[in-house]
Amino acid sequence: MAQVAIIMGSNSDLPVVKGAIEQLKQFDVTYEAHVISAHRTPNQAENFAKTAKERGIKVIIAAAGKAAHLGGVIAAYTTLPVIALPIKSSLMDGLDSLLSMVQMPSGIPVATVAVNGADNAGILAVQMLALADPDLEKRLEKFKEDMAAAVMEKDAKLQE
Ligand code: RP5
Repeated sequence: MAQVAIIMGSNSDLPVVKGAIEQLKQFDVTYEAHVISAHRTPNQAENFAKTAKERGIKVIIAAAGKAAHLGGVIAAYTTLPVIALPIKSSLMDGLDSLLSMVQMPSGIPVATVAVNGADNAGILAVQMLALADPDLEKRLEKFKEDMAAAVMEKDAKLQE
């Protein structure tokens, strides 16, 4: 059973979305991925959002570009946490996507990461799951320690 559902507005979002998938794999978090569009397949978007919780999904990552309403639409239909991943689009470097996702009305939050910030979308999903999973929490702690060690190693090399 998948713990995280990743949905994307178009197959063209997949190259960026793969970054989130890699993070989930790194932490052995189960996931499912779908192409669902708030605009092109609105019925599928509604059905997905309304049934995700009963299927055991704990966190939803919604990636979209341009008029990026996917995360907001999904959040309107579920109490599951929704992480929105704005995809860089050709005209406005993803600022259009970012603002479409982050400017949610009060009462319907989505946790929006940076434009093309797929790694952080995946890691944030893992952090949410770790609240109820001590083993996953331990692996997150090690992940942060390793990251700090890598930075300190680079600093040490600068001092040589
Ligand atoms: C959005 O429009 C998608 O999320 C994608 O980022 C963008 C372009 O989609 P395509 O025209 O490439 O299918 O809905």
